[in-house]
Amino acid sequence: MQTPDPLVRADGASSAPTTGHAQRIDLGRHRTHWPTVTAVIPTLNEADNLRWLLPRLTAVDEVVVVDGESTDGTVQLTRLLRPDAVIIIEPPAGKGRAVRTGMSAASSDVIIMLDADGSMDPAEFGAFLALIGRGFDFVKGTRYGCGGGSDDLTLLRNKGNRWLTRLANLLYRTKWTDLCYGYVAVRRSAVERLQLTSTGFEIETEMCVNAVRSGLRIAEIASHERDRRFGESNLKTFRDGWRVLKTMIRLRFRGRIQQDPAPQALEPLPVGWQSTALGRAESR
Ligand SMILES: Nc1nc2c(ncn2[C@@H]2O[C@H](COP(=O)(O)OP(=O)(O)O)[C@@H](O)[C@H]2O)c(=O)[nH]1
Ligand SMILES: [Mg+2]
Repeated sequence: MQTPDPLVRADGASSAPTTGHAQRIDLGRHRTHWPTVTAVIPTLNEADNLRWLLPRLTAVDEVVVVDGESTDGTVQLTRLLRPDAVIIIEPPAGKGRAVRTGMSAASSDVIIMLDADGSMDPAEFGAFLALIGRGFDFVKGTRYGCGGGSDDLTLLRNKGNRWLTRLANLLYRTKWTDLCYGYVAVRRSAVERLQLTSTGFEIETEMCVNAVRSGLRIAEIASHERDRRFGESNLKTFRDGWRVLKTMIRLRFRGRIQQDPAPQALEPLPVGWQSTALGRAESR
């Protein structure tokens, strides 16, 4: 005969003593639906860096690598280290183009976009995902948050980014601390509403401002950017800074993006998934 559970009455209700924390949920009795995660990684001659990054992508369900016809064996190395990765090869038209391709190919509940150069640590995934689990649609990393930082930003890029962030905050009435950082998690169901068209490094700005324009729930989370492990950055400070500036001004004078479905209709992800990560959060 089965021994009756002392905490559950015959009618299913809990008979545990009701203290200040009455009616605790016994998570062991609930089936938890864990959301699936795709890492989207644009690559342009990043073989040496992928040797570091790919083995660290243990906590994702899918890896999508969008390669810009690298000549250093990036694709071959990816096949070797990550035989299950989805690999898309297209002409090197810019990071933005590659990210858009990768997002359309992703099939999980949540997409995390990160560079291939080893500057963004997959160990931080949990913090991003915790905020998605709390109901945010778009979670952006910030190198200026408490616990964040950068070993990679030059003085000029740092000043330029701060100035552009301040301007974006004025134009879009936000309180962001870091506009031009490409470590981002987004629900796949929200990607279409971002209406991304950028080809270059301004993709990060387009994502942020269109997340505001379409009423997504946005949060920032502290992140530490390391030095690119091998090779040179593809970003040109003045050329790409100018593209960021033009993007944020051009989009400011377009109306709101039609919300279909309304943001509230996006299902919050399950409770069992939350952790104790703290983020600067802003719900619009
Ligand atoms: N597929 C593809 N990836 C690119 C292209 N340009 C840059 N990337 C990738 O985009 C990511 C960010 O570029 P990176 O040079 O690290 O710029 P930074 O982080 O701003 O210094 C890296 O993983 C690059 O390999 C491109 O034209 N095509
Ligand atoms: Mg980089």
